[in-house]
Amino acid sequence: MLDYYQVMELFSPEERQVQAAARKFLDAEVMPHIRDWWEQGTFPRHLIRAFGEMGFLGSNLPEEYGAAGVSNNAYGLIMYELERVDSGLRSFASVQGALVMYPIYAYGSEEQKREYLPKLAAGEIVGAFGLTEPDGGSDPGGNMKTKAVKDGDHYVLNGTKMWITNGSIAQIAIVWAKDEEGRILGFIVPTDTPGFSAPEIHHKMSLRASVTSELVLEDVRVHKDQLLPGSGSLRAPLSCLTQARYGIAWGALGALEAVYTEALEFAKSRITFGRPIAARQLIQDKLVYMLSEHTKGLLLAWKLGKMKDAGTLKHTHVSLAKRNNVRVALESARLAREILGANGITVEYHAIRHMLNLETVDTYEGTHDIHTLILGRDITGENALT
Ligand code: TGC
Ligand code: FAD
Repeated sequence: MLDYYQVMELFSPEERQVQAAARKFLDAEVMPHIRDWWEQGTFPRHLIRAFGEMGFLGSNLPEEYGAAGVSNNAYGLIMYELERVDSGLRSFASVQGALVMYPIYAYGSEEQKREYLPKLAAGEIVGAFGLTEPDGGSDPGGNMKTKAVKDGDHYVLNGTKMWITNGSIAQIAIVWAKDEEGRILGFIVPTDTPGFSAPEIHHKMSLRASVTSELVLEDVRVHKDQLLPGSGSLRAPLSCLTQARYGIAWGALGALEAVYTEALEFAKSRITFGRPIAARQLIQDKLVYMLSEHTKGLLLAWKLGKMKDAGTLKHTHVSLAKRNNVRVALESARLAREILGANGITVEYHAIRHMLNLETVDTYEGTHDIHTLILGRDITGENALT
């Protein structure tokens, strides 16, 4: 692992073992194929069970529900390794763990936890998280048009969700909807319920090795037992986003390592004007930027994990790390692409794939600018969002 400051010394032997095992598996089983899958626009569904066996899914949740029960920093290292291969793989694991298992764990009944969490952890079933709607994702509370109307022992759901990861391959979807009093409720919706459909979104130039879908709910009747009983306000879905953003702050650094390593190797062997381009100050400046940002980002992520374990983490801390680490990874991917010259425009090299993926990562889970405004509101007490 790229580690210029020996930051890994701060991790426990168990955490380092988790990282090494994840890298070994992913380098053997996934890295050799990822370019093709990305180019073909295919998510490797055959790996889902293996991800479960490796403990990649919701691994920071307790063992009693079938999860691996590892520390938040070990979980972060798994996200790092997944995204070193491709943001789409980390996205799959983020949604399954942070956006489907976490809400069931945090807001579900004991029966719901026992029913769903072990199957999700094992990769026996896949979940999706439907919060964003077609009229805009940055303001999920204000823009939410999906309705939940009580009808005896059932709720009837109507609405449309947009840009939903795993939507078309999921067996369950966590759907957020407003009831007649305007409360925001979460439901576990089996995707074979009549009235539910999930058409896949095509023609993406980013996150191509990931399934992205629309969720259409037309008079979908779900029993009241499918309601997450602890939900009831925007705070519930936003708290799930905090979990996913935490993993993204780690994952983006994996992508940064991939593009830095590739650009460094290329620069050492590419000869122009009689010398390797690595000998040029302009190239070294780009490489040093990438290495510095990776090193700073890793320390930020490590400290974030410690605060999460200690229970002192605020969601604004996570906003700072997600915003920073994704943007420096994106800038690094753009620089790596530049160092590669014409070679950098093909998917034979990793840089452009990561660069295009990171455009999504910079946008989802709160855009870069939304996190600026979240932090700005926190430090000034002035709300520039509305
Ligand atoms: P606001 O007044 O800020 O918050 C309402 C209540 O929620 C609390 N809160 C949070 N709690 C936990 N975690 C967070 N991140 C929280 N953010 C806010 C807040 O304290 C308040 O609590 P209370 O008790 O006072 O009621 O609500 P707002 O409407 O002003 O929200 C604005 C904003 C910008 C913070 C929020 O809407 C937002 O985060 N927007 C961005 C939306 C977003 O990130 N969507 C992501 C959808 S999922 C996705 O993209 C998956 S991609 C796949 C992958 O992860 O890989
Ligand atoms: P908008 O909210 O319409 O914003 C458009 C632009 O306006 C942005 O640049 C934004 O920063 C800016 N802007 C918005 N408000 C303000 C303001 N107040 N001040 C200044 N600027 C502002 N969502 C889910 O619920 N589940 C998923 O699984 C999921 N997966 C995704 C997968 C992919 C591949 C993608 C691309 C998106 C996914 N999303 C998912 C949706 C994602 O969370 C949203 O795209 C994101 O929240 C931004 O919403 P939007 O795209 O509608 O942009």
